[in-house]
Amino acid sequence: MTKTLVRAACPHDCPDTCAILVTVEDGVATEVKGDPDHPTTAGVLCTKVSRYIDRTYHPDRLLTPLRRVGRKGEGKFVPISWDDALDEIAARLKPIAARDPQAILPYSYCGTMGLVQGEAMAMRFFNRLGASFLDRTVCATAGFTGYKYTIGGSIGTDTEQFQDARLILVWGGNPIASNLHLWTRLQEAKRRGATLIAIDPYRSLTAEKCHQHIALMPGTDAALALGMMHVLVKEQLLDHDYIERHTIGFAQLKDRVAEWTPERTAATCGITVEEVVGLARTYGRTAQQGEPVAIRVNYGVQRVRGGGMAVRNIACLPALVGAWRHAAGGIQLSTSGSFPADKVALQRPDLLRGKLPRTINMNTIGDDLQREASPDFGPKIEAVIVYNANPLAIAPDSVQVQRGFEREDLFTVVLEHFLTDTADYADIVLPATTQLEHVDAHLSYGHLYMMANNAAIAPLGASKPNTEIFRLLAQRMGFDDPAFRETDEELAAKAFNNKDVRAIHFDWESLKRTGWQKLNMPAAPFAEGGFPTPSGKCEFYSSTMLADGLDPLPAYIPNYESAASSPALAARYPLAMISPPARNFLNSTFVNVQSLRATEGEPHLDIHPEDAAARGIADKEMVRIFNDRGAFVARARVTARARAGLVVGLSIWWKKLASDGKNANEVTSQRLTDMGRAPTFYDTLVQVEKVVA
Ligand SMILES: Nc1nc2c(c(=O)[nH]1)N[C@H]1C(S)=C(S)[C@@H](COP(=O)(O)OP(=O)(O)OC[C@H]3O[C@@H](n4cnc5c(=O)[nH]c(N)nc54)[C@H](O)[C@@H]3O)O[C@H]1N2
Ligand SMILES: Nc1nc2c(c(=O)[nH]1)N[C@H]1C(S)=C(S)[C@@H](COP(=O)(O)OP(=O)(O)OC[C@H]3O[C@@H](n4cnc5c(=O)[nH]c(N)nc54)[C@H](O)[C@@H]3O)O[C@H]1N2
Ligand code: SF4
Ligand SMILES: [Mo]
Repeated sequence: MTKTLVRAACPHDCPDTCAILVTVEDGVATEVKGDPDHPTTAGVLCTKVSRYIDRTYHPDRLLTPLRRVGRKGEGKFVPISWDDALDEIAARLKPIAARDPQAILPYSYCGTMGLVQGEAMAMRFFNRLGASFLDRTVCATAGFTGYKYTIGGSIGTDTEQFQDARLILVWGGNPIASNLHLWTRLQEAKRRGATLIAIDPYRSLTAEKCHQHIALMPGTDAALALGMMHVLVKEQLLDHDYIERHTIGFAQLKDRVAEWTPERTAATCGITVEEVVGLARTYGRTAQQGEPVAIRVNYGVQRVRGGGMAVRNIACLPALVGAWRHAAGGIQLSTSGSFPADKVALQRPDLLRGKLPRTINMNTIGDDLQREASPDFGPKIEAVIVYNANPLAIAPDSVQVQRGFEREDLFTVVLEHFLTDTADYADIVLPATTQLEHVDAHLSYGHLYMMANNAAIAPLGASKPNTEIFRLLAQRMGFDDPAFRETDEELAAKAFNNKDVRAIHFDWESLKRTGWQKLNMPAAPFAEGGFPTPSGKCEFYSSTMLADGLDPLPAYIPNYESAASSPALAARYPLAMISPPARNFLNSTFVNVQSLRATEGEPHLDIHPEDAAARGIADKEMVRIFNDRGAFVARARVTARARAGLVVGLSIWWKKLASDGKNANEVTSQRLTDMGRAPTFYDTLVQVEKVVA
């Protein structure tokens, strides 16, 4: 028997990008373990990826190409050969491309975060084709944009420093579920005497373990940050020297926050005046004692109309109190901006040969699939190629998404591991390899290590890596550029740009052997200012925002859907609904792994006892959640974890594994955020009623 240990990296859309050791016995992967030597992984994988072997060898894995024989959505397919599948796809795409290649749309996100299996060969293919661009905005672009206006780029506090902070604000994130290895650091900080404060409408697994939990209403974080700044200014809890040297716009900021009294802030956020003042004082005073204060701001605050502004406002706080002076102080949204990923070398925009196709936003896929050709919109979408994504389950306003994908005249190809909700609508399904079966190079958005993934086993069945599928498609389409002959190893070797000083010389051959290598970032990136903004300072006032048609100062933009901004709607749909990640799923990935689904049980709706009583709903009863866009059912959990006025449906369920074939995205909307063209999943009003049997 041969037994080997292969160095791999977790491909999932999770900030932690763990280093994995795969045990392979006689060509079969038998165990995955966290690499004990990798500083952030520290030998631990989350429950989900500990089951990666189950997922890879799952009896439902797609092992051959399929052609649809039933109705769209019915999920009836017959196996076909690769040759037949590729011929059929080329035969369908060629006439569309001859008319206008923009009628072909790629739809992809982060099923794998790999720089190779993600967009490398895929974008080469779509660039050469001249297909529509996809605006990949389903997750992080609102906060990314708000943070960039203020700080200049996705650079922040190193995860490995958090244990030395004295005060940590966990703002709109639930690291126990979705950023486990940061939680390890936060627990260590707690042991060393730090105070942890969660700011979250929901009493999440994390919020209940923090010293304090401030349960504001969804979408009011921008106001809370303004109120905090009001108190910091009024009580002179400021680092004047840092403000003077490393920020611009303090005078204007001072005027702006003067309006945000603790009373107004508390009323806007649905919390008490004491909570507002207490939070600001704890933050400002801890900093003034010369102790590191850190903020982990996450995606929870961004999925509302003013999500970009919320992150912008929060990102102003560290500079005001001089928190950046400490390695363990400051703020972290994402570390991705620290990586010199070489997207130009990987994705080859030169293959566009001067074309500039139109862009389709992935959040409005529901409406856009149903749009006719027009001068504004361009050609009707005639073909969609889906990879690394499950839009039927994850895209907002699912009723419209389903209508779009149901179109008989739409040609749909899905590259997948499983027959997902989306694959059920495909004309052709192509079986893709998992992380154990292909090569990749990764950056991370939660730490500072470049990561390598070696293939541990041969592809199962007839499955192929995304890269290989796009190479074959390119061949069938007659694209003969050498760009389509590069191997995965050659692509991986181009993952990072060596001209950038932040990498300590990237060499794929050596990264493959070691598995990971830390970037060369300073421990306290902005201790001496040097922000990558146009002014080189932290921008309380942003001329770029003004030029982009936005308020140049921190502001509060209320939700589209709330009692204050849309009273008539709120009269019919009085409850705010959020649908954040469930611990045992990763977006909609892993929902079909039986052991993990068993732990989550079934779709639930957490509802406050007062809101439940007002509707005659008892614990464990089935309820219907609805608004003008749609409806779904879930089992009620009557609990004060959901604050009054809020309901919470942990997500993202496969629709076909729910009793009614629906999930939370039936009620979410396609409206976009203030900046970054991002989704507003948590800006949703609903009504809830008992299901009468
Ligand atoms: N287990 C697991 N891990 C994941 C994922 C997963 O699906 N499952 N998804 C991955 C992905 S794609 C992402 S983007 C990240 C997400 O990472 P996080 O942003 O950390 O997501 P959550 O863990 O849901 O934490 C969001 C928290 O924000 C709260 N929240 C909702 N609305 C608001 C609001 O308006 N204001 C504030 N302050 N809080 C609010 C929610 O109640 C929730 O507790 O996690 C990644 N990791
Ligand atoms: N209601 C609600 N909706 C949400 C969110 C929410 O909080 N609430 N969160 C949003 C967020 S933050 C995000 S990031 C999106 C996530 O949306 P998606 O990125 O679509 O994530 P998944 O649902 O996990 O789907 C990824 C799919 O890629 C497949 N896949 C994985 N690896 C490979 C591969 O190598 N090749 C191929 N071909 N396929 C592969 C997996 O099998 C899986 O089906 O969802 C968004 N939707
Ligand atoms: S999902 Fe996140 S925590 Fe789990 S193994 Fe992957 S990177 Fe690590
Ligand atoms: Mo995400």
